Amino acid sequence: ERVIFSGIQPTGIPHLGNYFGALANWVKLQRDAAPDDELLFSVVGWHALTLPQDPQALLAARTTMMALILAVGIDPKRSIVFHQDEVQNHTELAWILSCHTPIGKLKRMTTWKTRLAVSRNANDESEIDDSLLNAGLFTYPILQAADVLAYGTTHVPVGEDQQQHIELTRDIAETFNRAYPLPSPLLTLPKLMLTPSKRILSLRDASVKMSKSAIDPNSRIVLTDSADIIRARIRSATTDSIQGITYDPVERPGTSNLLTILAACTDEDVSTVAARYASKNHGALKADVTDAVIEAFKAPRAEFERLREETAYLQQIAEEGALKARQRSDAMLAAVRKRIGLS
Ligand code: AQP
Repeated sequence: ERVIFSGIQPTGIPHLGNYFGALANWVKLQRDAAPDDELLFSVVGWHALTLPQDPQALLAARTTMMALILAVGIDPKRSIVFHQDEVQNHTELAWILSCHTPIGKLKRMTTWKTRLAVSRNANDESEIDDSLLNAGLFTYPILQAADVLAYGTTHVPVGEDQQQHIELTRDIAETFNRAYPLPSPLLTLPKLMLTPSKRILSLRDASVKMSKSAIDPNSRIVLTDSADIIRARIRSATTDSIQGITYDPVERPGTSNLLTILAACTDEDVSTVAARYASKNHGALKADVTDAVIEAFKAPRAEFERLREETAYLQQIAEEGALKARQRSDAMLAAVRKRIGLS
């Protein structure tokens, strides 16, 4: 029996990367799961707070994300779908685990090192502007570990960028188990389940990944975009002036990104797709990517348009999901508390 847990931040409408890297993959996992596999999918509101958020926008984004998770095909009767911020067990476990995590381990997280690098004074490397470096940004990998460990999760489906965080989660669980070994290790060490599709890059600058919070909306295509917007965004996607189409992520990142998107839409290997376009031009590739993305987003978009009006239903699903998640994690928290000498 597997316990599969994954989450997504309510920081905007999911884009092609979130869709193929997370949501569509969750739907496949749900479809292929054995009857006794348990699946939990969470909108991780507390994670979103690590960056400044407008309260009204965050509130709306939480509901939108819930609706989109359902719209892509996650079935709340089969999977537990819930708002992380409605289940206090996550923050309680995060605090307990943070008291068992040396800060050196957090300092080695690439996400933290990247933030730190951005905040370094260009003239004096030893000076850091920490006004945007809140403590949550430093400790959120522990919250992520708590999200996973609270359910005895065995498998975490995520993209490559999350690999280090899953390793940290295992490390934290091991440390805890070593500190409180009796009568038997309590926390389950989860396995990383690497998403099969490749990382999708920005349409304007293929040196960075496509991101919900990037300032330029032309850099991404999101699940609610109309066919016209999709067409325009792909038409203006940065490529190169080399003749023919080849998959070469180093020399031709923009062109390769379009091949990656097409392969994700058609569920093929990127090399198979690339071979079909070897003697074609960028115009033909862009036209086909456009059609494929419009087709891939058509059903989820229509379902989202329907669901977004169903506020009472969405509320009910969120409440039921939170209740199930609470029930599911209460036993673990009680056991953890007992182990460490609290209540
Ligand atoms: N560009 C991407 N290509 C493939 N997968 C991606 N993911 C994110 N970007 C890409 C995967 O989406 C899942 C959920 O991500 P998240 O919402 O928790 O946060 P993120 O990874 O930080 O995604 P964004 O879009 O860049 O959000 P912001 O801008 O808010 O930080 C993860 O499984 C991730 O691998």
